[in-house]
Amino acid sequence: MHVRHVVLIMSVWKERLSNARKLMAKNGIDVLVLYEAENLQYLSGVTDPTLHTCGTIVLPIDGKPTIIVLWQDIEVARKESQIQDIVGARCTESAKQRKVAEVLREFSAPGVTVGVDYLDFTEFETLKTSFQSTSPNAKFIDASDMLSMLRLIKSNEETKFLRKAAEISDCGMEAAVRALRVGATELEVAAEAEYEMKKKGSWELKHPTLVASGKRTLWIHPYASEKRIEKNDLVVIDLGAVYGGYCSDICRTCVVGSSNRIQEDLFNAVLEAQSTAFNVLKEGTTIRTISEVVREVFKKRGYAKYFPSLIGHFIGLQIEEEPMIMPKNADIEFKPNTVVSLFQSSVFEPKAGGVRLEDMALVTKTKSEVLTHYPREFIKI
Ligand SMILES: [Mn+2]
Repeated sequence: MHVRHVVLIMSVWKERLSNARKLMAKNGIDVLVLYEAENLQYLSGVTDPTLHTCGTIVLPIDGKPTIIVLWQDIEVARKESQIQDIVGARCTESAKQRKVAEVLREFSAPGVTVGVDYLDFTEFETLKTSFQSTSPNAKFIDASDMLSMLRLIKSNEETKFLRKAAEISDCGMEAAVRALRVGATELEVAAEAEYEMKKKGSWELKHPTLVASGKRTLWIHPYASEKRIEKNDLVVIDLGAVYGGYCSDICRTCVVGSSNRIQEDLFNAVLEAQSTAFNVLKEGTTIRTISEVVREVFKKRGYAKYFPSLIGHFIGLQIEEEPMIMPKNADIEFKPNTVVSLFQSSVFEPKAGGVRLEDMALVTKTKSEVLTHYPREFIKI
């Protein structure tokens, strides 16, 4: 492997293209236009940040795919991309969308249906207007989440990256915990974790480092702040690394000083619920079953009303990949070679604070294997 580069094996790439085309057929899409970084990496192998930000893939159901990149990036694309039909575009967004429309024109046909993933509204309007000037009947449909079902199942190569990302985040957690002391700011703790993860090879941050102390543990997304840690503060640390483009996610709850009985009790409930969930997680387990076993533990321990409805998510090229582990997806079954992160949310007890514990696990035919290895305990400093 080169530095910050992933070789997308030809056979894996072909299989992904063919699976994407099956999904296109199922959804009545003739041409797919992809802008999202993770979709670009998945269907072409590119990892360069500029290609991720400014690249676009045009994938017809029949015929060769094209990748449109900034003209300055053509050489990088030639090196990184399995898609070797490369078109250069100028930098302004409208120029770029007109170029994409030009590539699309090759697939003009009466009633052609174009699927588009995440795109800014203004840019979408430019793309649509320019394409419809030559294909007035073209239909555009939202294909934002279409590839998430494909990205869900990980190849061996992808699992290796996820394991490595998990290992790096263990080191990040260790560094964060080492930095905990009365008087340290949350940002100082986050900085130590991020520094350590970069030293261990983490490419970037896709998971903003959350460090929440005291009352801030009651927040949902407590990005590390200038707040100083006080004596007996509960501290929640939630972070992740990125390796080969793949994310990890780990969270621990700590106390700097001494904990109270409710905090202990709450942590034990969360730990038991998480362990129970991992114990039943394997091929065929439904999201309903996971939710029920978790709810049961909270009920038994008298914390039913604090039970969060969103308890986890899949993880891969993105931190949170669809489908979310929540009641509306109850019937979905876990498949082998998917990677799941549990728990997503804190359990909040207004007086005691928010307690959070999160680890990622690989689902197999017979069990789940937890990939993050930092000790799963209430950490006392
Ligand atoms: Mn997390």
